[in-house]
Amino acid sequence: MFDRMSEKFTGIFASLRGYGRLSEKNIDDGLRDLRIALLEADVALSVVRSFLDIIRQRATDIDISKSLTPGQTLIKIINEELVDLMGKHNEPLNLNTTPPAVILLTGLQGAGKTTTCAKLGVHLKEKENKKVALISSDTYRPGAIRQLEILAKENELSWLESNESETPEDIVKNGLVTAKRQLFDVLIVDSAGRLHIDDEMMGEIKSLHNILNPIETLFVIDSMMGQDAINASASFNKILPLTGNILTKADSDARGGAALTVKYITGKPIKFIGVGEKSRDLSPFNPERVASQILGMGDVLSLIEEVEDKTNKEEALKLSKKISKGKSFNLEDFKEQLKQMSSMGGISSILDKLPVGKNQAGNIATHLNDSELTKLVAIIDSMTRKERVDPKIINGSRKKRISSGSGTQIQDINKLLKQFNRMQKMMKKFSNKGGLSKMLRGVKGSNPSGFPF
Ligand SMILES: Nc1nc2c(ncn2[C@@H]2O[C@H](COP(=O)(O)OP(=O)(O)O)[C@@H](O)[C@H]2O)c(=O)[nH]1
Ligand SMILES: [Mg+2]
Repeated sequence: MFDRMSEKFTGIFASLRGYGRLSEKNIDDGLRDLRIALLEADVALSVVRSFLDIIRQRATDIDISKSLTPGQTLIKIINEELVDLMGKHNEPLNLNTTPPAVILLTGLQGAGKTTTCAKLGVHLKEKENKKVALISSDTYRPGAIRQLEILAKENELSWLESNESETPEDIVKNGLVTAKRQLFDVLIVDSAGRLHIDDEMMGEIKSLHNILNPIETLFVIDSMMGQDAINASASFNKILPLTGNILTKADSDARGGAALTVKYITGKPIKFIGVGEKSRDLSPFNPERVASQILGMGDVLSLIEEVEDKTNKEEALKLSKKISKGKSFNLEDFKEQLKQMSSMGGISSILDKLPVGKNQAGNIATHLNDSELTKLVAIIDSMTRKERVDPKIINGSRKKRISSGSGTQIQDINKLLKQFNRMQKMMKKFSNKGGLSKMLRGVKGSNPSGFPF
């Protein structure tokens, strides 16, 4: 996510950080690079201008004689302003109403509305323990209703029946009655894609909105479409009282301009971000985390949360302590990691979140595909404890023994050791940066800027 923008920012910061003193010229150079990076990321010119004005203003206020690290102070300011631009904090869904709380999703065609209905349903069911029903009012696109039905069934969510022969108005009227009668906490309503210039379709969504009186009306934005989609959200907002946006396909968005500018241009926050095609690929949008991701630190905080969520907390803590102390990372740890990785949706999703160079991460990802995980664990299981702690002792005869024990080839073992070495190097780099716990402190609290320097 946001790889390209992140690369640019990392470069700019590397030069800023190097300055012992900040001269006007240093600031000018930094701001010029920042401007280019933002424009390349598809941030609208008006936003770039106002963003840079604020940074320049605050930069001139830095007392250079007092600040020991003016370059870092400037970086801190940029981070704070990025967070601010995106809306400071996560804005959660408001479901505080007489049930069913209705969530209406709207947006352009292909934005990801139907997929997001299911994702939201899974989120509310699993994280907030809500009794959720889904219903589709998309009678226009053939198969659209069925698409939602399938997604609902796959995710064991309740689906309220609707048909292409009915009018969308009738569908939502009946859906609302059924949801009330069956005591659902939340009713998520899918709608057909439309353009804001299509008066007839906009009239329709307005009347669906009147009937449903939703507590959340969310505009779904395809981040790949960039500024056009964001402008569409602003136009919809003039016709419908939107309560927020959901940004989809962030996983395929290297530029990141949409994430930065939606709040500024539409005046409404991004509440969630879609990060893949599967029903669990939805995260609450958190400006601080996105900023730290863009600034090249990787989304360490959400990685830790995920590890805690899906694996043994103690193991995760032990590992992070070990790494932060800079102790060597051995094959036992590697195995633990492999197991955790497979329960967390694969290696690439983890590497995405680690603050390591993309090239390095890419390298590992291509050498280690998820289907190999079980094999790797089997190989490590066939090693003695001594071998796991000190893999250097694994010579030819040991390899032979391990390969027959795990039912694998010698090449497999060589490959594993190679991968392990790479991982170990990455972990060392990680710990050189100050370790997980230091990063967490920076992101979470003691440093309100959210920037761990
Ligand atoms: N990679 C990725 N694809 C997504 C995401 N959300 C939706 N999609 C894909 O986008 C396409 C259109 O989604 P759909 O929900 O049918 O859009 P709708 O027309 O707005 O209802 C489908 O192929 C989805 O799998 C996302 O967050 N990431
Ligand atoms: Mg749809």
